[in-house]
Amino acid sequence: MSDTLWWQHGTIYQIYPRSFQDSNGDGIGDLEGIRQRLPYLTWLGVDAVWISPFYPSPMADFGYDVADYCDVDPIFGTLEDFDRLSTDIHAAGMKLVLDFVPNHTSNRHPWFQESRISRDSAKRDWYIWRDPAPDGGPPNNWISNFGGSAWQFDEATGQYYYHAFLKEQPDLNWRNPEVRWAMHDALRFWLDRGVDGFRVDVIWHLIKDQELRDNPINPAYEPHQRELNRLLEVHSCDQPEVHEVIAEMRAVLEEYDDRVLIGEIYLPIERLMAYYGSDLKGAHLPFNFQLLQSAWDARHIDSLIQEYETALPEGGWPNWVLGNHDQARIADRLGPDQARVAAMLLLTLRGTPTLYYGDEIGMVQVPIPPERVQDPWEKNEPGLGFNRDPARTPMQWDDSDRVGFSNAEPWLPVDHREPTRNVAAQKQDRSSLLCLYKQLLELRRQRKALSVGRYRPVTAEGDILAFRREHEGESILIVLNLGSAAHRLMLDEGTRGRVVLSCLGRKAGEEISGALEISANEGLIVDLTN
Ligand code: TEU
Ligand code: CA
Repeated sequence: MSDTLWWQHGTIYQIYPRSFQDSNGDGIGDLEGIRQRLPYLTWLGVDAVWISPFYPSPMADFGYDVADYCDVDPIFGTLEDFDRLSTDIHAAGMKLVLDFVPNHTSNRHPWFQESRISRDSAKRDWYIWRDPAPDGGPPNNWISNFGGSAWQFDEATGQYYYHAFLKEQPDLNWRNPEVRWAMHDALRFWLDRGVDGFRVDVIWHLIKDQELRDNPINPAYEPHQRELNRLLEVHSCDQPEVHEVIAEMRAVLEEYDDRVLIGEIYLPIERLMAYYGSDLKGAHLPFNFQLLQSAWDARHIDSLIQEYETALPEGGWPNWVLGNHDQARIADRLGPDQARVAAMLLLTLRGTPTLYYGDEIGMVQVPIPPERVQDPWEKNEPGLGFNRDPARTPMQWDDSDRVGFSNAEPWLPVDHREPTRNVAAQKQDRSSLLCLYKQLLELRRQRKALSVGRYRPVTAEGDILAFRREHEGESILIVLNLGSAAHRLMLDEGTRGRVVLSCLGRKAGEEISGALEISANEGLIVDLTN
């Protein structure tokens, strides 16, 4: 597919490295473990692997608190392990995307250590330091994403520093050009080693209001919501100057061939679009999290797809995400039947799909006993439903004691509740969710209409969502039943086709004409022949 780039027609698979495969028996996944499992990813048919952070880190936020941008944490291995992994990923014809965490460092990063020593430290301005308010309290009302004030008082110099996440994750000051240069060097370090791109953590946070003005009160706030919602994040993120910072990062990637810049951005569509950058010189793929955040309702999803398609800038490439390490598992949110429909939706929409490890076997939220909680967010704000551990448990390779993940006690509990919710069992069963994913990925590779074709809405009635994908005379109809009742869908006069794939195993080749009977929880891919 020479007319599109790998990150346009390919599929991205996210690995949370602590939980994919342990190779040295310490109960924690590592880079060598990922390497050993590459044959699985090749078999499955994904095109790129994005690995969550594996840099040296005190692990206050499991690697999203980086203490050295240019090395590998001993828990995950060594730079040699990284090079071996990278070589094998490329030898398998796949691409490698790293997680880049530029908004904040660990409080143990040497830059921060130097910054905090004195008010006139050479690195003082690399972070965001301010005097206390007249009453001695924090400089403004901003709230940390993980609860409490976003400001931490530091005795040594009598000032506060800003942290949008944990106090162990001080925010860098991206208004300072030295910070930009240092971070560009970190990007080049990995680009020179052959990585194919970056998923950039909280990219919309990089620039904050220059005057650090108070965020306004959210008039729609209700007491049961997260404390963060008390305020509107008007001044603490999504500032106009962020786009210049992103364009500079993009320019660093442009020094190399064929690399991708993916931005993690939780913003409404109309704000999200700006992250493609003016003249598309921003992120190649500002993550589109709408499927993670919306009600599972045909009309609603139909309108959000259309809204997205319409809002995209000319030449901007779409993308869709069904799960990640911060969100509840899709199979848990929708149940096992609709998880199949969701797989078909993700892999038939126009735009680059990102899959989260384990979703392809229908992994669900795993209960975490209080004494085994790991997520710092849950520890900060217990019992409010923010625990991310249940979606980060070890990949279920087989039905053995430690699910094939490790030969020691894993860092998070493994799930044994369902004997077939693992790779080994589902590989054997052609009707499994895993085999459905594999078939969908194969079809997406074979049929250009599915990977790069135009999107055309057909209908959204009741629980039925239908659309077409079209490319150079090829026309494919996708019909998804998001409900639990069978339905008869009337097609336009003269519409004829053949079933290519049903997520319920209906026979391929079945002829369709005029009307289409769709079972409860069924998704259908139909080749249109007229
Ligand atoms: O997440 C950023 C982020 O905004 C999420 O915490 C988000 O607020 C929430 O999950 C929405 O439901 C990124 C990483 O993905 C996350 O794992 C890190 O903890 C965080 O940044 C800090 O680096
Ligand atoms: Ca290990």
